[in-house]
Order: sequence, then structure tokens, then C-alpha cells
Amino acid sequence: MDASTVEKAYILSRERYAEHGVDADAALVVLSKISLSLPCWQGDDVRGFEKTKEPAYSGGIQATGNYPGRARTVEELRQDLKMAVSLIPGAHRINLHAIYGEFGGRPVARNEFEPEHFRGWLTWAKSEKLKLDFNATCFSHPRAAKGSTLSSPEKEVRRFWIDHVKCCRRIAAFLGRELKAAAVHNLWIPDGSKDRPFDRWTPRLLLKESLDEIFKTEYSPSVMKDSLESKLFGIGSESYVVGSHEFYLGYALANRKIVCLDLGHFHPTESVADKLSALLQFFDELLLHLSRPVRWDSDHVVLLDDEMRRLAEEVVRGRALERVHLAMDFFDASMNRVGAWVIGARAVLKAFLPALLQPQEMLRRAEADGDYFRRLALFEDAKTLPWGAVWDQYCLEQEVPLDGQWHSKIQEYERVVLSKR
Ligand code: RNT
Ligand code: ZN
Repeated sequence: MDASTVEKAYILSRERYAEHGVDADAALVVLSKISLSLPCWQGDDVRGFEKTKEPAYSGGIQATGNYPGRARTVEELRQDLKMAVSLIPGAHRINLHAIYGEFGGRPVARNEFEPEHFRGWLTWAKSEKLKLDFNATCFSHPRAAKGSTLSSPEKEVRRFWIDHVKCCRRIAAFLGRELKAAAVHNLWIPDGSKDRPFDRWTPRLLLKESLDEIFKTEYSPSVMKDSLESKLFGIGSESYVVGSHEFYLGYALANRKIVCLDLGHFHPTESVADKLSALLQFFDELLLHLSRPVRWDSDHVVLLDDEMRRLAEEVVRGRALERVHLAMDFFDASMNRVGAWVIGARAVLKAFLPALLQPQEMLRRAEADGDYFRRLALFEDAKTLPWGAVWDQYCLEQEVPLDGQWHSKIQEYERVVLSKR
């Protein structure tokens, strides 16, 4: 389809939306301001660049699949990210994990990670006009092998991880300061137990104390913001997770931190979308880990599915776009990894578009009038309004390929770059 056909279709669609009291041009302006944080760990199956032996996954992190072409070096990862970003409309962020530092070919202990190890990422991010977020890496490490880190019964182990997280917050602040955009530092730990513990209390007390120690150092929210990610269960922590939702909710509220809601970290029938209007009564901001659980926290690539759409609707209806940080969290080693980033990011943006185009005023009125037939009919009819044409126009304006036209770019990249690895 050529540009003028896309534009014609857009003009007709815009009229159709106007009939519903919706301004499609305005929706595209809002969409262009949405910034997603892309998980760097999708590019190499969460391996990172520490110069240790082949890293052994632990903490329930499992990348399955062995599709060829994963990034093996920082240069390859950046090259792949650049390719992915070129196919995603809008301006976005890269989410780094601490194990993705440049350690000069030497083994560097995680409690000695420095901002300098991330200078390369900073320079690259500046040149690519990207912002950065950051995560401590408290898994896949000998000191996490017993299943606990910040809540370990061993003081020395706790000390090690406290120091690691402190290093990571410092690095996040450095990146945020340099890029003039706060980096979100998200903390997820794998601590928990496979079988029923006798004592559920002590590990939580210890985690609380570790966090208090970590957060003694304060940073301006203009350079970094702390978030805490809970989980319901994991592989090896089926019966008990120290950092549960309630634990972090309490901690974050009492200590003015951000909570991170990962779509794979709740009961399968629980709607994360429904939590936004509750949590944002009490919190200024939230972090979302957009992921797709398939029966469990499987970290499949995000799609334009019902849960994503409900989530986007809630953010838009609550006028909360400025208050919700959108990070994606998936790692799938069974397909072209660059393509996976692009599918996920385009799906999230697509979920926001119909949310921005919903006939809000008509819906609000129908609800206020108690006219539930009309409310339900509006929901149903909105599903087939021509938002696809609006999406095409957005891709055109943002100078990225339309749906269906970007696959060949990935295939070509695979042929020329990935298949040579
Ligand atoms: C694990 C958490 C965490 C990780 C990433 C790699 O269950 O979801 O966010 O997926 O930090
Ligand atoms: Zn997550």
C-alpha cells in the first residue's frame, strides 16, 4: 500500500471517529508520546556479559528455545536493539540489567559494579536518542544458588546483595543524570521456597531490613526512581515468595517507592488492569512489566490480547499515562529475537491506540444515564471502528514500515547479520 492510499484511508477513518466525538489526530499526538522500555535481555536470553563461565540460570529465570543468532557481545546486542528500534514507531527506552555492563574482559564481582561499566551504554544511548532504565541482577549467581539473596539467613550473603543493589542504584542515578531523564531502577529478587516453610516471618523481616539499608542513600527523583517487583510464585519458589505483592505494597507505600506489576506475577484469573484505579489512589506512579504469561509466568512475547487492551484502556481512562512507566518483560529464545522485540512493542502501542480512540464521552454519558444497553453496545461497536487505518497513518508519520511490511526487514537482517553468528 502506498502513502497516498494510507492517507486516504486515514481521512475516511478520521471522519468515522469524529462521528463518535473522537479526535483521531489528537490520539496520534498522545500515542507518539508513549515511551516503552525494551528489555535488553530479550536479545541474548538473559545471559549478560560477565566474564564468568557460561552463566547458569537460577531464580526461576528460564529462557527456552535455541533459535540461532543471539547477541554474544555488547556490540551485537546494540546492533540488534538498533534494528528493533528502527521498526517501532515513537521514541523509546532500553531497560538494562546489571549483568550487561562492559567489564573489560575481567571478572568483576557484582558488589563492585560501577557507573563506568555502563559508560558505553550511555554513549550509545545518547547517540541513538534513547533513554535508559536499570535493574539489579539478583539471580543466576553462585551467591543466589540457595534460593535467597536479600532475605538470606546468612548475613554475609545479605551484605553482598545489599551492596550489589546499592551499586545498581548508583549506576541508575548516573545514567538518569547524564541522560537528563530519570532511570527507573527496578528490584526483583528470587527469594522463596519450594516447599512449605515453617517460618514465613523471618525472611520478610530480613528483606525489610535489607531494603531499609539499601534505601538509606537517597537520590533525586529527577535522576532515578526505585521500584519493587513482587511475584506470586516461581520455579523453586512455588510455596512461598518472600517479596510478595502485599509485602512490597506495604513497603512501597510506607517508604514512597514505586511498585512494579508484572502481568505474569499474579493469579491467572486476576486482572492487573483492575489494580490501576486502586493503586493510583495511593501511589503517584507505577511500573508495569508487560509480559504474557501462558499458564504460568512464562515470559512469552506480548501480544495485542484482551489483557493488554484492558490495561491500556485503564491507563487512558484514568488519564494516567504520565504516571505509569511501561516496561516490557519477556525473553523468548525460540524465534528471531529482534522480531520478538518488534512484535511486542508494536502490540503494546497498538493496544493503546484503540484505547485512545474509544468514544469516551459517549461511554461516560451512557454510564451516567444508567443506560447499560447503550454502554455495552458502544463497547462492542468500538471494536470494529477503523483503528487499523489510524495505525497505518501513525507508522507512515513515524517513518516506520506498515504492518506486514516490516517482516522482510527482519528476514533480511537475519540473512545478513544473525545467521553469520
Ligand atoms: C522475574 C521478573 C523480572 C525478570 C527480569 C529479567 O520473574 O519478572 O522482572 O523477568 O528482571
Ligand atoms: Zn518482571
